[in-house]
Amino acid sequence: MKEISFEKINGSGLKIGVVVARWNSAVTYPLRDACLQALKDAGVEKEHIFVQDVPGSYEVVYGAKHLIEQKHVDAVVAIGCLIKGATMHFEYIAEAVSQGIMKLNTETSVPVIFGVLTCLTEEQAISRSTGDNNHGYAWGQSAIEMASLKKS
Ligand code: DLZ
Repeated sequence: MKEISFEKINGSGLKIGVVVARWNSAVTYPLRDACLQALKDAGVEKEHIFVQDVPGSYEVVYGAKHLIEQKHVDAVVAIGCLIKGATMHFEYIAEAVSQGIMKLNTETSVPVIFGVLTCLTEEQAISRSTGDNNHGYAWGQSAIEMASLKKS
């Protein structure tokens, strides 16, 4: 299995935003919880964590921008889950969200972690959001690493 490895990360003093889509919340909420656990394990203070719910994945870009502008966070994790259906919605939203997150990374000084699962089936989404394969934990660690880089 491919995993990201992390050197020592220290989240103390860093402000981290977490924006979470409620669409497919059975998947996104466990991802959010694992992300929050990673922040806690790395020493990010409770009062430095800003969680913002939004309706769906399409809205995570605006939610991330809001946290950057209003809470002055050092990094954001944008969490959503797109599951391919019978229409073209999946393709349009996935494209818009990935471009939107990339734009925030290049046009603001704040790193935004791509925490949007794009799955072909519900089974894939559940597999990536549960147990040892819950990607949310590594996204939290990634946010700390990138926030530290921003401040370095
Ligand atoms: C409309 C829609 C569809 C069809 N599928 C998903 C999905 O799989 N995952 C997700 O997070 N959101 C979905 N949405 C909702 C859009 O992201 C968005 O919230 C609405 O189009 C309103 O802008």
